[in-house]
Amino acid sequence: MNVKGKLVLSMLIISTVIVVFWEYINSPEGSFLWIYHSKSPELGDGGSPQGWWFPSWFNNRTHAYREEEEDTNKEKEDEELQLSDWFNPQKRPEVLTVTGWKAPIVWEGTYDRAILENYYGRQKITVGLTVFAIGRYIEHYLEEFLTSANRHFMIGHRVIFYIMMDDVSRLPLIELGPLRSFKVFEVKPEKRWQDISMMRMKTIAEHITAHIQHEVDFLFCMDVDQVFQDTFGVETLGQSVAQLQAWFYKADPIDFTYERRMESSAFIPYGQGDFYYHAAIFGGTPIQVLNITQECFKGILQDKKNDIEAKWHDESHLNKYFLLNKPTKILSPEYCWDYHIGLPSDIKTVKISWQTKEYNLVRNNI
Ligand code: 5GW
Ligand code: MN
Repeated sequence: MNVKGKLVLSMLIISTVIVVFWEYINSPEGSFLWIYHSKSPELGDGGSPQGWWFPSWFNNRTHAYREEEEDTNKEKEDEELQLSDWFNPQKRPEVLTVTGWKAPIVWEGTYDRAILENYYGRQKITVGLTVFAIGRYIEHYLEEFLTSANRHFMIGHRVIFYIMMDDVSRLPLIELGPLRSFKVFEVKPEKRWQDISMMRMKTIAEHITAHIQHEVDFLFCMDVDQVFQDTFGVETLGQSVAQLQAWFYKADPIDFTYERRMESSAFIPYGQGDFYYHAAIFGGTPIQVLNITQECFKGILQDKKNDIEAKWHDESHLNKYFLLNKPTKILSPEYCWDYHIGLPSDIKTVKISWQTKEYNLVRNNI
């Protein structure tokens, strides 16, 4: 090839790189299917998830871009929304709507979604949602979870679904609505089911550190064995968000199924504890969720060292965490309802419902 030919060729290559790069930074994150292989280490391994080909400077670039965007949004941040602008606890006098530490308990009727939509719409937020489907939970629950989340989770806002599976080839084919995208990660299945559940804390923390913190403004972490029934909207967003467990929302704290053995790091003595929180839904800002998941995982590791396992696994540790670090927002059981309880008048609209537990079908390991 002559000199001119080489010059044209290299110009072509350079411009292609620029175009691809420009497309990337202007597209909503994860419009393509990117599969990452986590090293998914055993308990105690400090490895972190790594993409195959996604160089770290790529991440840094998007971050820098987001920061520029944030600067121009400074004005919007100044007009911080006050709780009283959107929340009226008196609208539901028959239920508890404010905690002892003055955090809102969001029940249907207490919030003004239009005001919140206006506020978050101007902020152009992105909300993440992590979900794990390992083994038979893939064919039993994942498709319905994702299809319903696509329809009801944060409609009108950018959403990234983070789907963690042991076999990514079994990802159900789902057409996502506008502003929705997803990323799939392969995780190693734990042998014991208790570990499948608990190890989510470690994996979530690793992914927040590696990339999620640069990609979303708020993050929820959910069980897969549930189905969205109605709008799960911006009224649920907060710094750290906990979910009331449907069976215990009216129970006496003495009856909460906290870990009661002193030897466990999840120990909560009788007489203490505010609520019984459900580990099937928790969330907040990425930094808060990072702290939640890291602290819970530390507790889980310490218990392993002491040869003890908390009564309800990761949920016991989550309850201990929220006892020591009060959530800034609590979701009523309307956000995660079990129809096996029936439908008392407290429950106005069910936003997510539990799937029937088919333990004999899905729990093939001990
Ligand atoms: C399997 C057997 C017993 C317990 C959990 C599992 C299991 C859980 C599994 O085989 N695969 C799997 O993906 N999980 C993930 O952990 C799902 O996201 C599931 O929603 C979450 C928690 O487990 P659950 O939903 O069975 O626990 P509970 O507290 O809702 O009964
Ligand atoms: Mn569950």
